[in-house]
Amino acid sequence: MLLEVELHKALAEQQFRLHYQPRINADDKRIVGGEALLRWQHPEIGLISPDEFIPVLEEMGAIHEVGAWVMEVACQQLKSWHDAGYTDFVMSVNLSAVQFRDIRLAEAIGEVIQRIGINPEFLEVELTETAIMEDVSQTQTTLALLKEIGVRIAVDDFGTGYSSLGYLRSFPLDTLKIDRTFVSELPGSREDRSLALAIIAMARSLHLRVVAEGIETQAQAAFLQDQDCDELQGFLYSRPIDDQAFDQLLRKGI
Ligand code: G
Ligand code: G
Ligand code: MN
Ligand code: NA
Repeated sequence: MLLEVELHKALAEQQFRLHYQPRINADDKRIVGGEALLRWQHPEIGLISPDEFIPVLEEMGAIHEVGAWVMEVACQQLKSWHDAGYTDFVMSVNLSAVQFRDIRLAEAIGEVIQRIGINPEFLEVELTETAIMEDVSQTQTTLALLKEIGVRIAVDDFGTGYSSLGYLRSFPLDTLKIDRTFVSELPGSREDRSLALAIIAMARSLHLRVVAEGIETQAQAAFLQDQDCDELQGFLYSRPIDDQAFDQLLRKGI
């Protein structure tokens, strides 16, 4: 309850921020995109993690308002990086299961894209495996609407839920993000090595781009690059950082 009061204040007093974590091309280590990550800068407590407050926003029904704010800021930032000459930069934005079930989602995203004037191919929405497998008939409908406005669709936290391969094949997906729990023991763990290979092979068969998350060591990066993983993301390259720090990273490279 206390958190709910604080969150109302946060909305009114604009305590939310977006940070960005780079996505790196595995072969040449160029920055090819970034994931927008919501941050709550509380005046007394400091930085609060979305893991703590997103479930509360969902219960309050305020996730739609905050989600709209995230989409707006991320798209403005995408436009500004495209205008600065980073013309192939892809912005990814996380959507929670509750946002995904909102029937006006695609229309709302379409409105932002049109108004700001960005090419939808450079906006990717991340949906968790759990969210897309919850109600597959609704998933088909919503994904079709999202493809109609032209955005890219990524499955986030892949491997932590229960995917049906049949449904995965039938959904209009673009990208699969391997959950970091499968990366952390690489390359030492034989079991995780074969799991990573299996996920990459599956993604290849489904013609999906593969992104590995949670890269913290050079050895993990080298192993995944060797196995033809397309993109890498993790603390090894950069933590999520604010727009100004990201500007600098774009200028100097990884
Ligand atoms: O960045 P961090 O590790 O603190 O993120 C924690 C969790 O919060 C991750 O699962 C991430 O996907 C989620 N998250 C971060 N930003 C957003 C956002 O803008 N919207 C939603 N729905 N989830 C987010
Ligand atoms: O659920 P999702 O994949 O959206 O979560 C993204 C979050 O994962 C980021 O916000 C970030 O805080 C966290 N993250 C990103 N890179 C790393 C990493 O290399 N190691 C760990 N432990 N967490 C990471
Ligand atoms: Mn994500
Ligand atoms: Na993830």
